[in-house]
Amino acid sequence: MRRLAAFVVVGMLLSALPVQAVAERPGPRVDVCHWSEDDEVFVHITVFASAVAKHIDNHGDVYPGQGGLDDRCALEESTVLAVAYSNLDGVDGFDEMGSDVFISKLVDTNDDGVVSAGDEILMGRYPTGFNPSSPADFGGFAVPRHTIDAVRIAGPTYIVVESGTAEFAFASNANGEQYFENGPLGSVCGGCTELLDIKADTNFDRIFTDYFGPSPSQPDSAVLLSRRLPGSGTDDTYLDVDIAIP
Ligand SMILES: [Ca+2]
Ligand SMILES: [Ca+2]
Ligand SMILES: [Ca+2]
Ligand SMILES: [Ca+2]
Repeated sequence: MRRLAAFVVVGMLLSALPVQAVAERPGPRVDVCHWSEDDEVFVHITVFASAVAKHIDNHGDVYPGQGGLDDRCALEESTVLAVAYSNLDGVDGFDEMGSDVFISKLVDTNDDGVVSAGDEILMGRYPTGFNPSSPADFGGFAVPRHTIDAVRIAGPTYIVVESGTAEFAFASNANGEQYFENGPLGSVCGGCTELLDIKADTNFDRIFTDYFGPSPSQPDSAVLLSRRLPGSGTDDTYLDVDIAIP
């Protein structure tokens, strides 16, 4: 009789368990834009809320609507405030849909019409020589984007901005064109990548990547090229820089 009573109690406990199990589901799922290394695009996925921090820290994921992405993780069409590119189509100006290759562009992510904190620098590819003509003549950057958190100079011929411990510059005037990135802040060239196209005969054309150390966007092909006069006296096509600030 005592044993039967024990059975009854255990049976009551078991019948109570399923209700508890249902109440302990792992929680809600959250939308994130996952950075796909293989395809080099952001992909819309959902993950458990408890896993979001890990995705952001380990994979560079962001929330939809942030980082220049729309609600479905597609790149928003932000105004380009400055662009460095290889002008391969023979026509002045950057044509994203044509054969021109963008190296780096500063986009007005926060849509206020000026260079400001919250805007972004998007990285493309870079020429590994002075006469690029095909995709094989370009290297890639491992870091696809930087969010600007301080603006030092923003004029019609020269822009200098900071992102974390890195600095970035776009320059274009009658003497030449330049894209430059460097880190850490305050160093002349702690680890820098520079593309410089001199138009006047006063200096060298040059392409340096990871000079003196790893530079912020982590270029994947080492380049250390410098070209003497008179090559530096012409406006070459491996680097053009357009700045769209009045
Ligand atoms: Ca062009
Ligand atoms: Ca802006
Ligand atoms: Ca030149
Ligand atoms: Ca040029």
